Amino acid sequence: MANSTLIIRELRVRTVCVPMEHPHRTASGVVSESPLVLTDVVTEDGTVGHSIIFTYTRAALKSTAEFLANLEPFIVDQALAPREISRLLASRFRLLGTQGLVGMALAGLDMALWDAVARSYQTSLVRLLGGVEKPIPAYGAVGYDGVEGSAKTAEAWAKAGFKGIKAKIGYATVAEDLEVIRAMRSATGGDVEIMIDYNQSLTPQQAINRIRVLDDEGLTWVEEPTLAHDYRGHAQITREVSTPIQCGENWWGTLDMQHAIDANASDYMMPDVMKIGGVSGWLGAAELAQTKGIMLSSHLWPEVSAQLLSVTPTAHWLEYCDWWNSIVAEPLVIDNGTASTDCQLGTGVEWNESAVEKFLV
Ligand code: SMN
Ligand code: MG
Repeated sequence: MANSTLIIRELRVRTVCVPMEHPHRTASGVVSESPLVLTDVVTEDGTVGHSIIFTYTRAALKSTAEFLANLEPFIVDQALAPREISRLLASRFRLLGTQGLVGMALAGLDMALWDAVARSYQTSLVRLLGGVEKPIPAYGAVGYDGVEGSAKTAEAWAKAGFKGIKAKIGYATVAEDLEVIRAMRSATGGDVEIMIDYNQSLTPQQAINRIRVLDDEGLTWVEEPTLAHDYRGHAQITREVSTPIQCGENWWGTLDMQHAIDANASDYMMPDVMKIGGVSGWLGAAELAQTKGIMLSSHLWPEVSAQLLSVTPTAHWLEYCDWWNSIVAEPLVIDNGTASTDCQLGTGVEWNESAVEKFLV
């Protein structure tokens, strides 16, 4: 019989906090460790699907994990069918709402279910979805670290072969923004693309005023200049400046993305595989982007995102992030700036159990 008759027997949830070598600063706050919910879905034949949920702050870690663990009665003794389970759970929690920690937990389950299906067929998520592994260009992240710190990190990514870097920006004045951009440009040479990310720190008018000053700097995109759900504000900025505007990491589900498309909020889009609704949510986002011809990039979650971008018709850039590499058995390989997912099993997420043990909370 086909694997789709596989029955789910158990849901395991653990929480870890993985230290970060350097705090990652943004204009809207600092991320200094990776609080993660690690999920395992176990099937009747012993196949185990894994997923990672990043909760941004310890304050959200236990509650997200507990909600996820409370989903076990809904899936035990059910068929291993990610799309159906995600559809049913979205309906089950309609009154509560599937944004926030609820959405994060549902996405964590969805990603683990898809991982289990791919593993049950001894294949990768890409192949399970009918695709082939493609080289996806990856960019490295630069924190809100001032002129010298940003230039130093940018140079290191360029030396590692990355052809793109993204800097968190939004200093006190646009002159300081400009100084950081030019320092990174001179540190990386002319062939590295530079994106900047304001992390929602400006009003639409402040963003227009600043980006007009930066419009001749050849930036690949300006990300989240204003509040993520201010679609009209983003649309106003997109109309008034020439540098492409990027947005999407904070949209909850494909309905938020649809609202952004309806408002012409940005030139490019970058769903976060957790907040958009896991693998199932990403596939819906990829379809929306294809119908509208919108270039789609990823946010964090490099392992599963590299596979999903391989089956995304309008795939653009992969955001490379090594924050939880220590707990992943085989972290995503970036070869000369390109993500390669050849011969991965499932979504490429498997535990380094000794590291998980070390960081359990
Ligand atoms: C970002 C947001 C939140 C945590 C880390 C990084 C940033 C990004 O907006 O695009 O990576
Ligand atoms: Mg961002």
